[in-house]
This record gives sequence, C-alpha cells and structure tokens, in this order.
Amino acid sequence: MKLAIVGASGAVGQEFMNILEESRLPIDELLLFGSERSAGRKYPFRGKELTVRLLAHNDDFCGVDIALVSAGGSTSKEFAETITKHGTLMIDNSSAFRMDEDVPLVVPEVNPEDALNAPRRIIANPNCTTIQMVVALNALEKLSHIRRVHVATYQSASGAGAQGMAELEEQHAALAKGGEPRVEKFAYQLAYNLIPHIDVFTDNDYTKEEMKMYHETRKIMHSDIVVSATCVRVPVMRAHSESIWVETERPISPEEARDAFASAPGVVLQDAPGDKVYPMPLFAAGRNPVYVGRIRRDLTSPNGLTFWCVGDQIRKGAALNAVQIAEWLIAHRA
Ligand code: 11C
Repeated sequence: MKLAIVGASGAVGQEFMNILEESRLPIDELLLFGSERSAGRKYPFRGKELTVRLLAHNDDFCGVDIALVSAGGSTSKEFAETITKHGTLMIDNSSAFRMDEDVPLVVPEVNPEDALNAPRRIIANPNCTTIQMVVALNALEKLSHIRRVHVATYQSASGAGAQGMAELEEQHAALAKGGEPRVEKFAYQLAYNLIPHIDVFTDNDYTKEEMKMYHETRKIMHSDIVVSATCVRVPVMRAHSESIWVETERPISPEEARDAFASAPGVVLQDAPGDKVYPMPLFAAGRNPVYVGRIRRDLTSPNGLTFWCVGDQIRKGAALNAVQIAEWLIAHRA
C-alpha cells in the first residue's frame, strides 16, 4: 500500500507516524506532505529517512491509496480535490466535511460500516471530544437507548496543536521565573487557569466545539440523542477528560454499566474509587484506550447515570481513530 500523511510536522501528523510505525497496515511507501514551513524536514520511518514534500496542486497523490490528512479545515477544503482525484481515499481529521451528508463520520468501535459508503472518497474523523464520548456511550446505548447527555469537558492544550502545548509549557516556565507569559493560541493565560471557551461562539451562545459534540454524536450514533456540552480548556498537556451525565430509556444500574464498559471495545474500566482508582489525564497521555470510571447513579433522575471519561486527544481523539478507520477498511473491503 502507498500511504500519505498531510500535515506531517504537526502534533497529529507526528502521531500518525508513531502509530503507522507500529501498525499492521501493509505499507510499501509512505509520503509526507506539509506547508512551506515544514517542507524539507526529515523524519525517520521504519529504518528510512522521509522528507516532507510541499503540498501543492499537482499529481503527487496519483497511486496513493489512503491519505491521512490533518492540516486544518481550510487546507482540507482547498486540497480535497487534488488529494482524491486519482482515487485516493482521504481520511480527514478536520471539521471541514464532518456534517456533509455524503461524507461518513466514523468511529470504528461505533459505526465502522459507515466507512464503506464514501462517494466523495472522503471519510471524516470526528472531533476528539466526540470520539472519546461516543466510544463510552456506545456501551450504554446497547443496554438502553440514551435520550440525553450533559457533558462538561476538561480539554488539554494539545487540542490547540503542537503550538498550544508549547505555549502552556512556556507559560509555566515564564511564570516560574517571575516573567510575563506569552498568550497567543488561547484566549487567556492557560497556566494556572481554566478557559470556558474553545473555538468560536455561535448564535445560541454555545461554542462551535460544544455544538460539534451535539451534531457529531447524533450522526455517528444514528440517534436522536441530544447533547448539551460545556467545553473548557484546562492546563493539561495531552489528554481530554469529560464528566458525562446520561439519561436512558430505562434505568441502568452502576453495576450493569460497569460490566458493559468492561467488555466494550476501546474502553478500559478504572473504577475502584475507594482504592483511588479512576482515570486521570496524566496517565492516559500517550495511550490508546478511552478510560472510564467514577460510575454512579445520577441523584437528580431515576434514569440517570454519571461517569468520568479520559482519552488521549492526539491518539484516540485524532491520529489513532483515523488509522483504525484505514485498518478496518482494509480488513473488510477486499
Ligand atoms: C480542541 N477539540 O481541543 C479541539 C481540537 O474540530 O477537530 C480539534 C478540533 C476539531 O481544541
């Protein structure tokens, strides 16, 4: 197979390379693409040195089977035709095409078959907060239909890319020396702070990030589920956490939920609070699963259940999910 990574120097691009290095995908050739800033950079891959090519409107994608794309929505829109015109399948990490009817939005643990119907040869990777939430919700949906969800997110700096992570690190260093922190990627200083504002505000006073959780969850789960989210940036480096309240058609006991999570694909149950066992972003960073814990009855609703969920934003929230889509397709298409 011939694969390509677009946005190879970014945080997600680099994670694509780490995951592909270990992947069972039969990769004969890997091409790297990037902006003018990253073109010419060299990265090791399976014992060779690969050079990032400049992404341009030419025939470089001819013969490429799958392109993993993470270079922002405007680049995805501008280059979708160039990438797909020779038959390449584009798995796109941006929000550019997620809600288009003729573009499947896929989380392999939940709706892998949707990936088979991609008439534009584009498959969208959902937003990181949605991915980890639906992997967990899917386990409960199998027990009883979920009517509604309230979710508060605690999103790491990595959601703003490599520059966001660098900014958080530099802010801590500057403050430790008594200096003034540089604020560019985030609306305010993130170090020692929380910012209840991710992406732009929309007409209903929710942010675009919060509305992504509403719309994307319905599309992936093929459900009338409604989601009310509050998305918050926290000074954590690379794993997102979510406090999730669900209301189901029939009551689900915490014991039932624990059993369902324990056997759900992609989920690791960490729920022994008396022994201080619960998921935390510090320990989820760099790992593949979605961790679930703090499972308990919702005291406000007989059909309510609440739990805590943590996942690495760059792996399952972005690069890993995209590679898993490719792996699923290769295993099921021929
Ligand atoms: C964040 N979730 O944490 C965002 C990053 O639509 O793919 C990913 C945005 C997206 O800032």
